[in-house]
Amino acid sequence: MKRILTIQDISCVGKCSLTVALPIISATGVEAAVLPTAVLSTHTAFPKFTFHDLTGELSPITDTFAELGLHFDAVYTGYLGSFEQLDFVDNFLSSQKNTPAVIIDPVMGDHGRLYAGFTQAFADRMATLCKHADLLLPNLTEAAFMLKEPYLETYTEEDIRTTLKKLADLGAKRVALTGISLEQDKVGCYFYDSTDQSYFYYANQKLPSVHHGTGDVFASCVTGARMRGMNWQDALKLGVDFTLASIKATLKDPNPIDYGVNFEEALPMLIERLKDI
Ligand code: PXL
Repeated sequence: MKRILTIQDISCVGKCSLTVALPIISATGVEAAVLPTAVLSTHTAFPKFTFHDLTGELSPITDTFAELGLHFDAVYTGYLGSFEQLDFVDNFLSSQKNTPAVIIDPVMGDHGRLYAGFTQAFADRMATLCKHADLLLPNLTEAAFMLKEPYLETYTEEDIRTTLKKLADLGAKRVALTGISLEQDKVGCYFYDSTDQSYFYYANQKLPSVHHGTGDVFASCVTGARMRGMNWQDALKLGVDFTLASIKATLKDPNPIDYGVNFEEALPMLIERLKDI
């Protein structure tokens, strides 16, 4: 069985980061090891939240992993809460040259705005992590801040291809821009592989609602599926379909939550799609 190390916070309530990554990666049939960067009561979109930083624990934990000879088949990074954590992840990934896959989701914002606590300087530092990425998974907001360019409210396919190339120039081998809508009523991801200069676009139904945590659902699914042996394109396609199924389940709930999605009800579909791999 493959083993993924995922580095991100644990928001106790919020259906994001580790509370999403653990069950989804497990459902793909891959071991999910964790390096929690912080403990929050709730994610930062709630009206209030606590934040306990765990940066001091990170090196002792990974040093112990190294002493024990633990190896990871992939490292997947998500929400990182401070410059010190970005420095740590940069050094850690530099030391993991034998890790077959590094997936970086530069979680910082959405809809043209950064999440609470993030700045342009943070995005500049996040951009320097991209050199480690076998797959970088930004949305258009994160892409704009990392490239120091205006947020694209509207765009053509050519704009997306140009943005993907600029992101690959930051050093990422492959980039998938998320939340890309080129046709009305459809949304998905646009992928660029710099190793063979190929593009791939996949979109599924676009629902009018907006949900928190869908980026983490998508990234966890893609990482797990890739580790199960799917190629990048099929893993991204499954990520789009699984995220849509999670949103649909949320909308069907008579008592819907407004802070995340009901990915739990879509897990059988994920397992089914991976069963013959
Ligand atoms: O879903 C991304 C995310 C992860 N972790 C924390 C967050 C957010 C988005 O707001 O606040 C703590």
